[in-house]
Amino acid sequence: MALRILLFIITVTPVLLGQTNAPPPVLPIPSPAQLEWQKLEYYAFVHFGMNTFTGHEWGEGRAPASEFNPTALDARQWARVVKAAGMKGIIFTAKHHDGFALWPTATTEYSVKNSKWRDGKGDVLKDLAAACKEFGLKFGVYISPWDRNHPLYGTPEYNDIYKQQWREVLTAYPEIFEAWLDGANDGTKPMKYDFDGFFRTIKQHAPNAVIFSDAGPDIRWIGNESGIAGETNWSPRDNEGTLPGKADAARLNTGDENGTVWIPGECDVSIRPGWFYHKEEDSKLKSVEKLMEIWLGSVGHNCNLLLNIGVDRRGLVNENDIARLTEFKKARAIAFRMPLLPSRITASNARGNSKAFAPQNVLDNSFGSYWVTDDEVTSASLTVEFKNEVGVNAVMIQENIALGQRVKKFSIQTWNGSEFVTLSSKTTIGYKRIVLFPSTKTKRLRIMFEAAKSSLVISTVKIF
Ligand code: FUL
Repeated sequence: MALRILLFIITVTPVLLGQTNAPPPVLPIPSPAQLEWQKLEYYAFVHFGMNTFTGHEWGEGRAPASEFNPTALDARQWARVVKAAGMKGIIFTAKHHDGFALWPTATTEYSVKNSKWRDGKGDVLKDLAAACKEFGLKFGVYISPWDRNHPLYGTPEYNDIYKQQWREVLTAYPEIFEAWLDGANDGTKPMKYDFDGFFRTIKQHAPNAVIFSDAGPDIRWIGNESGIAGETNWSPRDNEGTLPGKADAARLNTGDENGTVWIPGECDVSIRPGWFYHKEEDSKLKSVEKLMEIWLGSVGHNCNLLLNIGVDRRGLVNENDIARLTEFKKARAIAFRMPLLPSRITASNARGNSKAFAPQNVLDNSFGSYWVTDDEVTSASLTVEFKNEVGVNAVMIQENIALGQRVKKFSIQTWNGSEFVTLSSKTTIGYKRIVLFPSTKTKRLRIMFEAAKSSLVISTVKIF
């Protein structure tokens, strides 16, 4: 009898009190490393190597090692510039397709050790790793599988050479945050890559790093080099059978709503027409307007932005690039620094009517606190009111992706005195969605979440 009463109390009490427990996750969810990675949002790509001196984009690996000779290489300058630009790290081309290694590797003679630079005693990775540490930046590397110089390329032995290159780099710098590799190739020399073996080697030496390629396993290419993720962009992905260099670009761009693995997107794009520095492109940098469009299409579309900048033949970030990065940072500060403060925020549903899941939580600047609806409520609205009429033209929304990506469809609406009218309708949110719309005067704005995979879990809402 006593047991029955106890069971009754256990099962009925939560129902009477409403749902006060945290919502169950919607799978797949990010690993801790993927979640930390997503919060970086914006970091630099630096393409620098033999191509910088020969003027190539895809060097053939024939230029003599002696041609690499920066006159004033200063990795601390790179780090200072990147930090001042508001970026969180640097991913560096430790080896590009030409096979020239920027550290004195034992795997090839084609490296800095046979260059004129610092009499062959220099090591760009070592300088850059130290500079990143000093400036509090994350450090990542790109080692190209395609190698147009290595004599063993094309044979199975090359797979071991390539793994050895990762082993060398990751043993020296185990704190690397992102290991970057691709499937680029001109198809002239067939090579069967051991991608699974590459990924295993990287994980073994840097278990906390995320691995990027068109096939993940941790971070996926967004399917273009223009810096724009899909209007709909799911971090879940169906990854079955994909390989670097062989994945479907259109699907990489949007992810898969019902994907079973969490592989968020990264937008890589260059501030210049090319990836390597070429003097003749000094006047062809992307405009601030273009960079803002990229920001909205990448960070604003649930993606991280990997923006490539020009390091010139001196071994310094070029002045033109510095100027543009600075203007771009200013433009973002003007557009997004000061969110408007609502006087009231209400929701059509809040989980168990509990304070822990109340709509106010979206305004507290903390990713870890959120507004949640009851389990069965997959459509609900959030309304903000202002004391006086304000001009608005953008809304930023974040889901707490630690519990999975959920929202499928939502609209931003304004009250016109008698009804709500829609300013913009969108699909997915994910880690971050920025919605821009024509400037509107309003005292009451509503976000109508129209469809989701499960209950809504919204971390942040900012109105600009
Ligand atoms: C591509 C390469 O072929 C380009 O040269 C560049 O490095 C870009 C970031 O990735 O796959």
